Amino acid sequence: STVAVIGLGYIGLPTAAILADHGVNTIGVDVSAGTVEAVNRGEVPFVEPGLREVLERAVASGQLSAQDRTPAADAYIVAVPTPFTDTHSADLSYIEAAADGIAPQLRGGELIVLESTSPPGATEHMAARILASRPDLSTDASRADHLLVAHCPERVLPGKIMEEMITNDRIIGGITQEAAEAAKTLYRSFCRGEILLTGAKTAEMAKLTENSFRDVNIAFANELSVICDELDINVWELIELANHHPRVNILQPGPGVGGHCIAVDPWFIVDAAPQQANLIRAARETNDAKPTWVLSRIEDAIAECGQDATVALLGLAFKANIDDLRESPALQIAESLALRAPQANLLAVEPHIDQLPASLAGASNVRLAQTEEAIAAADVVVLLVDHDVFKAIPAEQLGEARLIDSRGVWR
Ligand code: SAJ
Repeated sequence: STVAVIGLGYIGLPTAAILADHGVNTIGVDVSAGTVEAVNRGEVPFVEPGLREVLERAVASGQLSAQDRTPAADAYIVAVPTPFTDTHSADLSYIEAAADGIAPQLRGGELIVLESTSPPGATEHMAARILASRPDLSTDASRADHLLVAHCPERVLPGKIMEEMITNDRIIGGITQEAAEAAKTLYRSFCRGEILLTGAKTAEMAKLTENSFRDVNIAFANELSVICDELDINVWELIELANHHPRVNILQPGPGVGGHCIAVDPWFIVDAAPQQANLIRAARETNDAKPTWVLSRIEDAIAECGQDATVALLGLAFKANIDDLRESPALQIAESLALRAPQANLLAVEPHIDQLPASLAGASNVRLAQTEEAIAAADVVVLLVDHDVFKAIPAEQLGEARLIDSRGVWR
């Protein structure tokens, strides 16, 4: 049997590679010709530890190939983006496009799994879209050739995808019980965690809930950091002390919440139930306000040192030890500062990249610098990402520079 994985991004490509590596005949589908060609050469178009080896093996064995058109298959896994619009509602157009590609290939009886993080109802929406163009088919379990449609949200942590994809427990929500069971059989081929079955809408909400839980808890930590700054209390010491309580486990404040999941998914809940989702909305707003607060602290420090101050910005990625700059609060702070402090000399340090992103490359007051050089030259040192390489810097090396440590590395 053949599985088609639609969308070869951060989730689809590792999923396709792992399926193929477990003996499943897999065809990856992507609209980007560059991605298709790279995958067919066994090359990974982004950084993810361990993916390259598995992909090379899967392509070399002939179990995995990529193409730009959706093929006929026995099962489909849809792993396309679900971005949000300006009004914070989910953009389902990529899911719809995937459904439109799958529909003409169906003969009846196929399994179609939506993996993309989705608002409640998206799996039903995808099924309805397919049936609208294929009225000869049905998801009705009483029909022998019915389509099996399910949601199986991914929950892997970027940086640990290859491990977590195999070891994490999975939630599978079927439009019917049969669909959930069929998806379970497919995921069993590589997943060693528990596989828990439920309805599609509950599965959709479970994924959003996990990321909202984290967002709300980070917002609590971020609010504490702003309160403590006002009250002149060291928030890192405070949290460490409070966490000695057996039932308290406060997360770490930072410059804001980045990435494509935690800063997005809670909005899908807010959009689905705007009257009820008050705490979840407030947490989002608290975390989104944090970069601006850090920016003000930097501007205060520049005002004290003189407008032509040299500022070392340590880290641009959205979190520690990765090269991913998308939706990064650190990058957002650097971009705003480049505009707001035209006379300052901004030294951006990001050991995981070798050239500035386009949004900073044009700014005459910013350049990419090495860690040691930037710290030695800086009047103000701003720690934005807790990369291991920064944590290794002893506090004494910072000298007389003013320090804005948004992650508590030198607490
Ligand atoms: N952050 C803090 N303080 C903390 C923890 C995180 O400020 O104490 C910040 C990080 O610096 C980063 C952001 O939050 O900017 C998100 O980082 P993260 O490591 O919490 O999560 P992601 O976005 O890399 O991955 C999350 C994971 N979800 C949960 O842990 C509940 C992952 O399991 C999901 O698969 C992923 O979202 C996803 O794709 O939805």
